[in-house]
Amino acid sequence: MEIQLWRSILCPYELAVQELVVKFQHLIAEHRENDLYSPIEQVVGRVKSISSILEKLQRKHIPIERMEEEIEDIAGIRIICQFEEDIAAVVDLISHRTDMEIKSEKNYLKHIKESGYRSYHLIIYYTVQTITGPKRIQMEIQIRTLAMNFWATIEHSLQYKYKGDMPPHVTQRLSKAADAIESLDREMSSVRNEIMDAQNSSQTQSNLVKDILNNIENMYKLSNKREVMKIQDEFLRVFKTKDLQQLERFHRQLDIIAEGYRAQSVSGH
Ligand code: 0O2
Repeated sequence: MEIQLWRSILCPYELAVQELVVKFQHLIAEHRENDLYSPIEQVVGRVKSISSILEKLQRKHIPIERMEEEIEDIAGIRIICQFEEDIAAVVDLISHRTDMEIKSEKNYLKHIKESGYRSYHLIIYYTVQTITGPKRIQMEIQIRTLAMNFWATIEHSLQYKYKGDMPPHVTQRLSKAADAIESLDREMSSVRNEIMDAQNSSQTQSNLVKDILNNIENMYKLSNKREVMKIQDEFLRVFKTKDLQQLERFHRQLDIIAEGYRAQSVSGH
């Protein structure tokens, strides 16, 4: 197989990875803009390297012509969550989407791998538009917590280093570390509500501040500058109190004032 052919085979997979990363990143932004907790913390994607594809073909005795049918993770997306509970929420979210179809699932949270690996895997079908028309491809989505990702990243590097011949003392250490990661995830889950409350408040505050300053800026363009500067001073005073309820009240009042300014400017024209 020539380089040229590899390029054209992998091209739709590259497009699919880029599209899905954008789509999931947008979901994060949409949650945050609506003051909602996002079960997705980060998303990354990659197309498997040619050398990794060749290695998998050899290991599984797959003829190269069957590559696209048999190798399900040529394109891969990794979704990182904060808490273990978020993983089910992400799976649910994906299962309700109309732009991807779940082919199969592997639950390595329930059935932890011998290595200690934990993660939730989905194989999906996804269609990309190419110059020769639509192409339906398979993709792997790995969903795991930040802690699981930390462990898997380190273990993956060590697997690469020892090329499948990991010394027992390293395997033992990794197994102990996997237990520690599992208990860390449990600990974090037990304070999940508190952490989520704190994060939601911080997001709400940042959205309120953005809205308020946007309103102030618009009012400044429309009317009495000295009055608007007084409103800005008042905002800074309220902001200093670090009291979210006061900020919300100020936001509501400012909305009413801004509406009045807008009505005045319309009738003035
Ligand atoms: P890469 O570099 O991430 O692409 P397999 O036969 O195990 O290779 P299979 O049966 O097709 O793969 O699917 P499985 O078990 O769901 O594993 C697919 C991917 O999950 C792997 O891809 C890894 O990314 C990850 N994974 C599975 N098991 C482990 C593990 O024990 N440790 C770590 N760190 N990751 C794991 P690739 O192709 O191995 O590698």
